[in-house]
Amino acid sequence: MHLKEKNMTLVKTWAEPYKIKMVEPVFMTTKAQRKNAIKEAGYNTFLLKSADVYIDLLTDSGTSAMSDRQWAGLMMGDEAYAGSRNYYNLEETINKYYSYKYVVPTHQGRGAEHILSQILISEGDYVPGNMYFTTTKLHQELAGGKFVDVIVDEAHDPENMFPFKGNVNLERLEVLINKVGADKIPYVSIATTVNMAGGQPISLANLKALRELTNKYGIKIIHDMTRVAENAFMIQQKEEGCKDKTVAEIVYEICSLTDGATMSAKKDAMVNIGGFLAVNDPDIHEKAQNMVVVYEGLHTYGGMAGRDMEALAIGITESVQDAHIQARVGQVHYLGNKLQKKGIPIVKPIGTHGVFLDAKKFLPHISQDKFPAQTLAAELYIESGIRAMERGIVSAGRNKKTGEHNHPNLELVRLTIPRRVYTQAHMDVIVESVYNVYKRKNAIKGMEMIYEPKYLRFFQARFKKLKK
Ligand code: P61
Repeated sequence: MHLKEKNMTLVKTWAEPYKIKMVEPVFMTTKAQRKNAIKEAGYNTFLLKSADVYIDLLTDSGTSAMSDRQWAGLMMGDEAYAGSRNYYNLEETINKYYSYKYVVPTHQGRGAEHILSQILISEGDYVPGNMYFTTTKLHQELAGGKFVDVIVDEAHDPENMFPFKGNVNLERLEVLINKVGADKIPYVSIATTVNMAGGQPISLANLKALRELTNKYGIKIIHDMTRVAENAFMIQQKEEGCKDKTVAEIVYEICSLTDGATMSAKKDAMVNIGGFLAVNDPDIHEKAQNMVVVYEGLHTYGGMAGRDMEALAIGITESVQDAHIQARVGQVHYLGNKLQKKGIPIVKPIGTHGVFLDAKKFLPHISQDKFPAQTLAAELYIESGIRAMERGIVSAGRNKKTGEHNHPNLELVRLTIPRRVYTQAHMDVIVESVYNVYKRKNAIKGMEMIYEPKYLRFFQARFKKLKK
């Protein structure tokens, strides 16, 4: 990959812009141990013990490595109940890099989603968005709203090479506005990047056009900015006219085009816990400050310790550095390209936070009702102790009205790469392991769900292997 940085020479490699100062040992188990562990976990990788995992690709959420600066930041924690200096530093940092005026810290992303949904959504409202995310949609529904997917069609096709699969289909959105009325749409929900589509970015041009359209109807844009720096990097690399901008400049521009944001700081910002709600409207801010004291904590810490807010402020600063994000996404692309060379079906183009295996193509003999992605994730664990995550029919849940399974087009297994944690050699082991499963794919059979929780079922559901 040839990557250019503003005011710097052409960078020909994604080599990490850091060296390793501390390590955490990982251990390999035997196949017999893994077979037993996954059976006990009901063939659900969320229910495995981390000690039984060799390379953990379940998520990039809260699993990244903090820098020495961030660890030093923990020592600067001001744990005052009210008015911690770390809060003011965080607010200033968010204002500087993300443009938003007011900040309410929460324990993580869904805490912010809860508060924002309750404030903005009324019973019977519609919330259009660029593909659903599990927790975001659930909070929209719990507040009385109905999520409407207005992402471009390309996003539902794993083979389509469109570079901005996170874009909104503006015609479809306008049809919805005219059908239900702008007063029934409290905001458009825009994620950077789109997790469930395979970590796919939205373009700056599409976001600008969306801003124009929503301005015309007086509708807000709320930004799920969980992986905004990764999205900005893809804009820098792929969007016309953006190659001379820094990632930090693009991040700022994206945020400036929106009215407010929810953030799971556990991703881009590389902290183990934390999140926030950020807005420009003083009325929404006042309401959020009032709600946060009910559900999270005082408005100057929400759900976070002072030290965690300090580590977050430092993490935000690091997350928008070109050298960092180039290495982060470079590693994901290294893995994706190697898998592709082996003929493994993956979502294309390769996204930013992980490589997504296309389970429908990997296991074409297993029908979606027999959970091919869930099955593939379990098999990969048995093969080599690698833990991945189902992102298909189990994650999509049931239709609220009919009670039937939702059948998403995308039936995927996510190999999620934590930031600054694994090496190139680990990536090679992952490729080898996936390929070994691929070679024996015809012998793999589907599964049956034997326990299904009411909310976000994929976290705790249990399965049984089918005999045929
Ligand atoms: C993940 F299986 N993501 O990707 P919280 N928005 C977006 C997210 O990616 C996100 C949240 C909001 C996780 C953790 C996770 O179905 C699942 O800080 C784009 O986790 O509350 C979280 O942020 C929520 C895994 C969440 C899941 C929900 O692994």
